[in-house]
Amino acid sequence: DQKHLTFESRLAAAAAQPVAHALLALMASKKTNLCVAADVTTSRELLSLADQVGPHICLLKTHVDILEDFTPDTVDKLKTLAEKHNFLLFEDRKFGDIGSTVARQYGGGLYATAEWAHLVTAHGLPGDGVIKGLMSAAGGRLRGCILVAQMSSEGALTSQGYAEGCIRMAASHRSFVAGFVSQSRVTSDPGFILMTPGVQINKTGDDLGQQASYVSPRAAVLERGADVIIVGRGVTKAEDPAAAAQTYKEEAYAAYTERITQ
Ligand code: 6AU
Repeated sequence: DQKHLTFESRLAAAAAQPVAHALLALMASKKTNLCVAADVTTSRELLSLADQVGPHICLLKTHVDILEDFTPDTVDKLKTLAEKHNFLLFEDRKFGDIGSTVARQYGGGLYATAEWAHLVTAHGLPGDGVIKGLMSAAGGRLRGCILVAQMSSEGALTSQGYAEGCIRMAASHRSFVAGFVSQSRVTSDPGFILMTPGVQINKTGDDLGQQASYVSPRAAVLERGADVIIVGRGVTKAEDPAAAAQTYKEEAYAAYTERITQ
């Protein structure tokens, strides 16, 4: 069962997916399973946040379409920061269309996401054409996708059957699917990385349907099976984002350490 395995011991199971493999190795060596959701509106804020939280994260998750001033220069600087602090870039685009459309959205357009994002999110809703479309646009680059198997928002339509469908879809595209966004341990397959959003210390929901109560990093890792916790406003709205990121990192990694020794 993946639950008790160390990140290092899952490397072989993830060998088919280069980004999952690199991420597991990075989490083990940097001792962090924190992904910060950098949901800010200007490039200046994004780059400043990335530089501050960089030492504490394994992944920086972006929504580049929230930026009011996106240019390719933002991405170049983000890449430099990712190398400086050793984290991977994760664009939360939630692709959800037919393969030929997502191939064009991913490979081209203003954001040219395939150029720079190691990982992107996708919905399983359209069927595996969405994965094939992404793969076709990734070309020879080392890229992967994370399927959104369950959502954290109230009234989400991601039923158990839906989540299971996502797992099956992933299992037949191991070279590209690196894991899942989930709210529970949707799979015990050690090759897939489970990422859980809706995490905050000392906070209950928001007014727009983020679940009635956020869970703590500890509960995300120990009760929901998260390998990686995704934290947005808990870090971005903190007075000192670097200090907040460090706190989240330490709590999440301690919970992981506790889990593997259970
Ligand atoms: O910590 P928050 O609530 O400020 O931010 C949570 C982040 C946001 C959401 O777009 C994202 O996590 N998210 C996702 C992802 C990662 O795919 C799925 C989901 O079910 N809920 C959720 O909040 O950037």
